[in-house]
Amino acid sequence: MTEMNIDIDALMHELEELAAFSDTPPPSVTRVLWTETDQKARAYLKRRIEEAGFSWREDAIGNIFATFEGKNPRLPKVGTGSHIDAIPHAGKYDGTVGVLGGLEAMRALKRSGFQPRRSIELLVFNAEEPTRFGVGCLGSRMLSGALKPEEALKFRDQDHMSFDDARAQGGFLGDLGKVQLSDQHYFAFVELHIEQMPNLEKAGLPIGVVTAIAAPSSFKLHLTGQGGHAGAVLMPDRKDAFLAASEIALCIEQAVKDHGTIDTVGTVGLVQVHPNAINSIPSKVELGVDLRDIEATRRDRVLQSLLQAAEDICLKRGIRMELEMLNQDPPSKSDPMLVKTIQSNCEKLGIPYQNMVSRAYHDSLFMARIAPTAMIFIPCKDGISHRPDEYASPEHIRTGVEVLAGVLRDLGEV
Ligand code: HGY
Ligand code: MN
Ligand code: MN
Ligand code: MN
Repeated sequence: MTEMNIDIDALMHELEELAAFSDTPPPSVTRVLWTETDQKARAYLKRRIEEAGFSWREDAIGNIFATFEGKNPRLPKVGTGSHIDAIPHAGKYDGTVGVLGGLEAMRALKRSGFQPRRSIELLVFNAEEPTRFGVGCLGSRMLSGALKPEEALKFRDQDHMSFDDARAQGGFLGDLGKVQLSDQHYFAFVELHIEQMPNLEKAGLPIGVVTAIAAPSSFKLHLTGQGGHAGAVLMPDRKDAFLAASEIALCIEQAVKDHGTIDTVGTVGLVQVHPNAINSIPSKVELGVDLRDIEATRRDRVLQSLLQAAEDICLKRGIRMELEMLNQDPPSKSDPMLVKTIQSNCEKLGIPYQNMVSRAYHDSLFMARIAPTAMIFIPCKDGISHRPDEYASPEHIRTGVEVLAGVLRDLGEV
């Protein structure tokens, strides 16, 4: 089999060009679902796909599928890919390494004269980040059937725009019922992604083989108090929604520490205060909470205990609390055959690796519902992600793409 060469200079240049499509100044990247910036980035990607000589299609919510046609295109395909949307003030490698790296792996295979038996398909999933509608992985959820169209149509963004109006604004008018793919569409799916933790870097390893993805959940607590004039209402007469929220945030931390393990993480990442005026007692607060664990039952036990504690705080303070569950997903396990294929490609190339769990979720979490799935991790500097100083070196990106290309080649021939 002829040597494959990865054009890392072209790939690094494309990662820089893609990063320029952002609603915040460099080095940060902000690219939110169906915004003009998102559309420009997608148009850029489509041009790269066409230049590579691959065909592409887009589904009714904007997942992009670029196909490297196999000798037998009717066979279930080999999929790879990730996302290009970025939370506010993020970095330039989260997701994009799996998209542009996947494209380069396909180009390298094509340049080497290889034509797969099975078609190889690059997926660019829509809305892996929860930024706009509060739920992550919208594209892969719908594609795998984990999110039904009628559920998605209930979503509203922070400006109360409906999912369908936002979709139409992005130019997507197709039938949502056609997004879901059968569990025969893909023979396998492998995603390349930065680790977003410091383990590989600490171990001095260039590759992580992901054996499982932690179980994510997120919810909102809508807290309603009484509000009033900051100067006129005496302390004993107050029902201050923000003070209740503050106590609840600390009790979330305590519940995770008391009832979870080191594998349980809880974050209060979103706080909206109303009316948010310096001389007005907060009457309403919305808390956005992210709770994860590699074990779903333990996560849900922690969830119950923190909700009970939150209710007790609200009772004591005379605050009304409404829970809005956003997602409560099971973890996913990688397919053993794919794990072996990644490991054997590393061994063939003399690349050291370690098996590991992903604590961040990815589109692979949902692809695992319709295809054997696994992930390849590369290190990122100090494990930093979702920050402008997120960084992955050209050497590590090249190694990740080289392993991915070998895996796609092997799977494409099965
Ligand atoms: O939050 C996550 O784990 C993913 O990066 N959206
Ligand atoms: Mn992310
Ligand atoms: Mn990501
Ligand atoms: Mn992710």
